[in-house]
Amino acid sequence: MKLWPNLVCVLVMVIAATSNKVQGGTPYRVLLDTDVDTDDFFALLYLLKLNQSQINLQAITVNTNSWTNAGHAANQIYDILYMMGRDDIDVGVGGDGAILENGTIQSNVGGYLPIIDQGRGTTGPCRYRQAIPVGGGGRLDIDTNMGIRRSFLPQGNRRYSPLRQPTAQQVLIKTISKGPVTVFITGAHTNMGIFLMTNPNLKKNINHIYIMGGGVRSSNPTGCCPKNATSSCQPQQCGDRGNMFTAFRSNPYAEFNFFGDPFAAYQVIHSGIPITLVPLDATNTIPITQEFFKAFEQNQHTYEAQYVFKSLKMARDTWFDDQFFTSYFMWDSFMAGVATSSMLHGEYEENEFAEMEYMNITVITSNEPYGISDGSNAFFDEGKIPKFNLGKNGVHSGHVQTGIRDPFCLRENARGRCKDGYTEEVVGPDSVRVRVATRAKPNRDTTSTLDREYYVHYLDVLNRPQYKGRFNFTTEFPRYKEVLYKPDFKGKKLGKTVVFDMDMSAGDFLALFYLLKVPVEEIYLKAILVTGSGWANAATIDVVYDLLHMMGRDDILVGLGDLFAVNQSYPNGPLVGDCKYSKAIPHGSGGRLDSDTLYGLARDLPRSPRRYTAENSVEFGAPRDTDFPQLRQPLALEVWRSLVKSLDDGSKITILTNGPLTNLANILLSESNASAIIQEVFILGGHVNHQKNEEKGNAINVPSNKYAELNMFLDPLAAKTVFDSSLEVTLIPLHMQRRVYAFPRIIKKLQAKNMTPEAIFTKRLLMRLHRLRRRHHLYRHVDMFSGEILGAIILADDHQKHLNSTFGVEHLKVNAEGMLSKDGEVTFDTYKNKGFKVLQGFDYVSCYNIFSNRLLRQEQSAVIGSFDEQKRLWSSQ
Ligand SMILES: *[C@@H]1O[C@H](CO)[C@@H](O)[C@H](O)[C@H]1NC(C)=O
Ligand SMILES: *[C@@H]1O[C@H](CO)[C@@H](O)[C@H](O)[C@H]1NC(C)=O
Ligand SMILES: *[C@@H]1O[C@H](CO)[C@@H](O)[C@H](O)[C@H]1NC(C)=O
Ligand SMILES: *[C@@H]1O[C@H](CO)[C@@H](O)[C@H](O)[C@H]1NC(C)=O
Ligand SMILES: *[C@@H]1O[C@H](CO)[C@@H](O)[C@H](O)[C@H]1NC(C)=O
Ligand SMILES: *[C@@H]1O[C@H](CO)[C@@H](O)[C@H](O)[C@H]1NC(C)=O
Ligand SMILES: *[C@@H]1O[C@H](CO)[C@@H](O)[C@H](O)[C@H]1NC(C)=O
Ligand SMILES: *[C@@H]1O[C@H](CO)[C@@H](O)[C@H](O)[C@H]1NC(C)=O
Ligand SMILES: [Ca+2]
Ligand SMILES: [Ca+2]
Repeated sequence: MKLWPNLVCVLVMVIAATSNKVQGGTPYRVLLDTDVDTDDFFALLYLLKLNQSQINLQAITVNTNSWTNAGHAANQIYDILYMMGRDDIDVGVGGDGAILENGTIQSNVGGYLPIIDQGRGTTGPCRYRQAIPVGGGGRLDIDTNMGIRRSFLPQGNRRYSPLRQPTAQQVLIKTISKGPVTVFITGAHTNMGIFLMTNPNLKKNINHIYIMGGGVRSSNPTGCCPKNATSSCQPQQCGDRGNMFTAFRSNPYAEFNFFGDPFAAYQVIHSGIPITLVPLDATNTIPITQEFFKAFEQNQHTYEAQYVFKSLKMARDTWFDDQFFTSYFMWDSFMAGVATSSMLHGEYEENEFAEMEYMNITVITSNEPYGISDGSNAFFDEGKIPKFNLGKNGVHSGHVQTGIRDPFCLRENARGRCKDGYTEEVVGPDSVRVRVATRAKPNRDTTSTLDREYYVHYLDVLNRPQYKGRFNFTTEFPRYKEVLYKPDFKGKKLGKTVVFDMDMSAGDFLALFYLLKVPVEEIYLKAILVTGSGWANAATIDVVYDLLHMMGRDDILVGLGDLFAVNQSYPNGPLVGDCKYSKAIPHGSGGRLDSDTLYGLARDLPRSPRRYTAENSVEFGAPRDTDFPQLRQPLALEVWRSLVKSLDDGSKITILTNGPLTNLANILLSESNASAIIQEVFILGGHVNHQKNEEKGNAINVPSNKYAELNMFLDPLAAKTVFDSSLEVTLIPLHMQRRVYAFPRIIKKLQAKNMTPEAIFTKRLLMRLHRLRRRHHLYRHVDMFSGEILGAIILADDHQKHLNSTFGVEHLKVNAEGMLSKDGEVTFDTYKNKGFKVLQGFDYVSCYNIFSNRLLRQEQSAVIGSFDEQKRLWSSQ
């Protein structure tokens, strides 16, 4: 008996010695599954710089369930690969498959939702993702890389395109079935968890999985722990295992990546595949120190080094407190180094960068007591038998954290009790032996100011001349110039001042083109407000900037509104909140993925020098000024205020809303004088149901809600605020919009000898929507976006002379009581004094004519037609 351990050891060594070397000159094939956070592309660029005869990155799959949104994330990856000359690397994102109630996993599940919440389609709650801030410091900043991405990364030919994009599961299957692969995971584990559950036969091809995530024996050092606590900085997360700064009060144990999908992580860890974990235990020991930062600043000899440094600097400059250097760690980038060191030198050799140890762990997916049924656990609560045949009293059968303020998890005056996602050390049958990095190794050169070996190595690799980036955006084009196009209104009598409030759905861009084509003598569009509570994520604001640039209207102010519906963000931490209403919008095909990329066409627009940036200024409440505080993205309310200030005496503002009423409500709630300055409001939305049971609303994905229209449903409290105000409102209700749901008719009219660039673009978008709608059921609803042009047309049709429109006065109210089946429903209210003007009829044939004729006019046409035209301009002599 005594001999056994030694024997095993010797055997393992022998196997290791043969299998862990680069065999016969064949490089390791690597697949990276990433959530495309800042730190992820630090890791990605490092991997791309390694000797390709040793480590060859073959494929990237995007985790859509975490810090970035799929469309923005995929395009950032494509751009990085283009810069690095690696368009050969496959990129997989999304997919729309389902997990059925009986546990059947269909192919191509997109990973937008954690496995526990994945049903049919890509809509669902934000149980775990709620922990990730939506705006600044969260997904908005990460989607845009704080604004640096579009100023820096060149743009190649690859991009997300609907129904053409390879899905994550397709890329996983393709890459892994070709032969032995090493997998790196730097986000939530959804993609890999699903892959392993559906392709057990391919497991044998995965040599090893390296993971950044979890915390085993870690002790959180951030948030001014006692030795540095001052009156201005109260200790918060000190000593916690986990790092969820938005959720440690309910769950002090989890680390973000594992919390993103604990069940998927369980599947990965328990797969039987050899695992190396680089948890917080190790990454907490390798912060971005001032010394490292300084050394990096002086050492940027490649574009990739510049890109990483710029990102790091912006992260520092916008950090919410003064603890950046002790709170920002090398997470994924450290894992990349530890992993490749292991791969190249053998698992049983010393690792160059980290101390390693074997531990027996599991991933907690539910909380004791097990075997309960309290409505929190969708694996057990939905079908008659538990999904995936899970054991009735097993480790997956307890309470599953429902959100970051789950009352089950909160305890008064004590640490939260939920452990979902915790990589806990356990003994017994449900434990797995994994190799764990426990701390970063010190620099062998003890005289260096850089006190970790990996600091030096990382900078060295990133600055190597081998495999370096080909250009950045500005060096790609010898004649690159940033120009703002502003119209000359001298001598013109400008029409009524209009503000367009949109949620950046596809139809809103059609409406915007139209508004810009109406003669400025009739409509003077002065500002655009956007919300992130509707069809698109906030980072899509860049598409608005680009469209304005194309049309020569860089004078139009663009304000970013609240990213949550009224009262959906949490009072004491407004970075995070609930997704009660916004969860009705699909994440995948036909939903935010497509809005965010304008159905794959956004990248054909010329690039505006204006874009979202995280630049900020003390004047506006930031902790410190960044380098260019004047570039800061204005908020919707600020734009509103500056507009009001700029008005001539007596003049007023007309508003058109094409999305949820979030911005308008916030203006009414915070500006006591707002209604005095608003001439009238045109609201596209609301379902005014004259014959109940005849015509349904359009709150797709909320089957219990029959009569709401989405713009009202997505923010019922905002709608109520507006409906109860004294504003002059013209309502363009859903059943009127439905009369212009006809792509072919509009497409046919957009025909002329001399097509304007805006007509060409509009036509392409309409044709794409039309084709997608016919090809795939997930696009069946997209005709609603052609109805979105109606508000702009009615607004511009003064005196109803072209459309023969008729209106009635209705006394209406909107339901906002918090019940999903009723919220957003518009009903008659005979007690109300004030009525709305409601569109009752119009000539829809003229509507198509008016729309297309305006887009075809040569006046007020694009000043730069497309990105291709811009490239020609910047390249020509
Ligand atoms: C890259 O790796 C190969 C194979 O191990 C080796 O022959 C070659 O010298 C390496 N190149 C560099 C620049 O280190
Ligand atoms: C699960 O349900 C689907 C559709 O309802 C059915 O086609 C399939 O056979 C079921 N699978 C199992 C294992 O029961
Ligand atoms: C692109 O690279 C050049 C040369 O290194 C640099 O001067 C320039 O600032 C970079 N562009 C951006 C936007 O950082
Ligand atoms: C605590 O403060 C000291 C002195 O200001 C500083 O050197 C040290 O890095 C700080 N440590 C932490 C964990 O913030
Ligand atoms: C760790 O797990 C392995 C099996 O994976 C087991 O053989 C070993 O005894 C465990 N060690 C401890 C300390 O639980
Ligand atoms: C939002 O919630 C707060 C507190 O619950 C309440 O006072 C306020 O009236 C709500 N806002 C709206 C617009 O209903
Ligand atoms: C509000 O509007 C009224 C009338 O338009 C004006 O007299 C008053 O000064 C305004 N108040 C503020 C605070 O702007
Ligand atoms: C508008 O209505 C008037 C009278 O109802 C009719 O004569 C005219 O032809 C209509 N115009 C259009 C464009 O339908
Ligand atoms: Ca990551
Ligand atoms: Ca819209």
